[in-house]
Amino acid sequence: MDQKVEPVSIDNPSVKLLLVVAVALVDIDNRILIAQRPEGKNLAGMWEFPGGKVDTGERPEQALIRELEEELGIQTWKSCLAPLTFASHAYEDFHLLMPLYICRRWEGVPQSKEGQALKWVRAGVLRDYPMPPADIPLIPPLIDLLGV
Ligand code: 9L3
Ligand code: MG
Repeated sequence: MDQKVEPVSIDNPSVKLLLVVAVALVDIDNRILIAQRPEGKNLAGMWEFPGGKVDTGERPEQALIRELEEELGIQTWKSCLAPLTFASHAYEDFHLLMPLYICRRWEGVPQSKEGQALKWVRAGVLRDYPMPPADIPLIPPLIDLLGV
């Protein structure tokens, strides 16, 4: 017999899930763009893969396209975003889920739009930069993909 399967909501009263999207922008030399969180934001001074929170009603890829425009002034498209892995990190009062996309095609030149320092680095040196705890487990899959 046909049974209709309803999607299950991930709202869970015991654990608040925060959905954040992040991206490894990869240039022609296989370098990755990292951004230093500016003063005044939480985790200020830490180097991260660019991205941010998915707003209510947004799809993850839409949110990332918006964040790239807002933070770096570049344009990209859903077809240029390939999911690689994701971060899953428990903070005291919420749980962060953060898909990491690879993007090799965009329009414009990434610029600091929010006062953040920017750096292009090889995957093999990412460990030299202090990163938020959620970002650190994303380094090995990037090294596997791009080499050191
Ligand atoms: N965060 C961690 N690593 C990242 C990004 C983009 C974000 N690569 C964390 C920092 C904040 C939260 O996710 O606690 C929301 O990010 P934002 O909207 O402040 O950039
Ligand atoms: Mg952000």
